[in-house]
Amino acid sequence: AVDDSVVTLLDYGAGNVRSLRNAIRFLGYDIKDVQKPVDILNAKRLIFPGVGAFGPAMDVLNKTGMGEALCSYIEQDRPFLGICLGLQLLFESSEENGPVKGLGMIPGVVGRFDSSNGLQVPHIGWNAIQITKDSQILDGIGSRHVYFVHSYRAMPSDDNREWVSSTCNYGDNFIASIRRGNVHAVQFHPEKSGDVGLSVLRRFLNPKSETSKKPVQGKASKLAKRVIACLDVRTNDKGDLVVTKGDQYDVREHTKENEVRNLGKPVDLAGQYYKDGADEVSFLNITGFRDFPLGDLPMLQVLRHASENVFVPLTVGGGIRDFTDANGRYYSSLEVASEYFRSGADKISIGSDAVYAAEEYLKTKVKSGRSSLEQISRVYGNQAVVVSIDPRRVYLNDPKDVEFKSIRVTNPGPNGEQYAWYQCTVNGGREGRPIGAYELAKAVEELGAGEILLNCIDCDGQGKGFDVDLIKLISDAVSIPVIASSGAGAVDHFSEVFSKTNASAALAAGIFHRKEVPIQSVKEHLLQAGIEVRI
Ligand code: 1PR
Repeated sequence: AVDDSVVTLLDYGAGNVRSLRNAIRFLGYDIKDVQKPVDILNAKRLIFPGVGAFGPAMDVLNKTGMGEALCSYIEQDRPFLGICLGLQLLFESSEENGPVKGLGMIPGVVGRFDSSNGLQVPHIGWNAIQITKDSQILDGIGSRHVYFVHSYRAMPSDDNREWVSSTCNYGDNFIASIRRGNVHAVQFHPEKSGDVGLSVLRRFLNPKSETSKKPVQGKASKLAKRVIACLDVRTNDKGDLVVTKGDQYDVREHTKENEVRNLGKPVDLAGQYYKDGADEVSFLNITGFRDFPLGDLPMLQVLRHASENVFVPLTVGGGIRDFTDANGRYYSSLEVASEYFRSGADKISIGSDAVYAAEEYLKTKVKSGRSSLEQISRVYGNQAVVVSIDPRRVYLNDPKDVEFKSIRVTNPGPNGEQYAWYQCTVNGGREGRPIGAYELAKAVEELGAGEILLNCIDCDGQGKGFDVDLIKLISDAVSIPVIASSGAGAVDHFSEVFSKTNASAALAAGIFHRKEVPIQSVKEHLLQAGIEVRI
């Protein structure tokens, strides 16, 4: 019957649910969008991906009457799957924007992770869950990792025990999923959890589809360290969009023709890295600083196509700033970011514009609220905003020689210098700015960045290892996750950066593009070194 292939989706328009739509379609289902409360009551199976913040979501549900319809749908024990905020909204209230009253179906209050003991918040990444009762849709997951991204969580208690079907450990044990009859909700993102996540969705959509395995007991685990594949993308001289790779940011071949190095097609490579086990894929539109990304339609097209087949988080960066085109039409950075999100990005990454915002903030000591970073993080949440830092090492004989934070370096400079500071750059490393990576990282955290992508121009493409001094400096200074980038040349470089610094993820480009080191070998090596990874 036609009806069997239709899923009703409650998307109240507060953010990007393209990833979920892609996953549902990938599994062979059509989507019917809820327009009015009666569509909820008529649904055969309903998915509710909560996005945005708790307060505004409840406002919409209350104003439209959808909240009431949802409650009666759930009370009738009809097939329901809530995702992320779609789980939290079922509880009595949340401390986010509040306290704010929730739908009140499940006893308990949703609270923020406690970062006072150095816990990095948001909880971003792959973590394993502990199944506490037969959850049907989680059957067979075992101790495999699923993808979380959130700052708030509900806690298990005696009052909600009958609902809780699994927990996850991050700082404390929080509720990873609930189940009662046909009503399910998960705190993680099945649509971004690779094969495991797709199997959860498949079980919900068709409970008979997967051979019913006995629920496997997951073992408690820590948040896994992530391995990220990065695709630097730009148009070459022939006008084709290619994946390129720089040598200290210089992406041109040292030949007579001086052409842009071409390492493959963006969509193909992204799909390949997903299959190879990358925990995330990042696209950096490296000429975004001069080519306006909304004019650069191929990049949006790349994102749309890549997101149809890649079910791990996708980040895109390059060119996020306010812009006035040749016809005098003004685009805000928020519009640029929204277009990236609509095209399939889960996170956006800001480079140059974040440097200007941080400089301004440090000068005036006031948060204007107008920077791209602040605006995007206000609308999409800080977990969706990465700041990409492109620093260059500047050696010093004496730390007093600069006003910026400097460190004693492990390997002295060419003239025996014992110290260095890390100068931020803009426009793909073309211009140095009067701000250090340390000052920038702390400022952007305050302005609303959820994560830092920490490159190092000196190490980029060199294959000699990450700049451990720099990564340690920054990952100790902020309480948001730091992605170590630039310089990976061998598997040991990954274990080194994870054992010596607080980096949450490590990103590489060249070694994956040139097929020198497969992602799987990196993971196996980390596992052997006793570092938790998603296999
Ligand atoms: O300033 O907001 O338009 O963003 C531009 C973005 O493009 C920034 O994130 C900036 O890092 C990036 N970018 C600009 N120019 C280059 C270049 O290479 N010429 N790429 C560039 C940055 C660094 C990493 C690279 C790692 C790992 N590339 O993306 O993938 O260094 O490489 P490796 O493993 O081969 O060593 P805006």
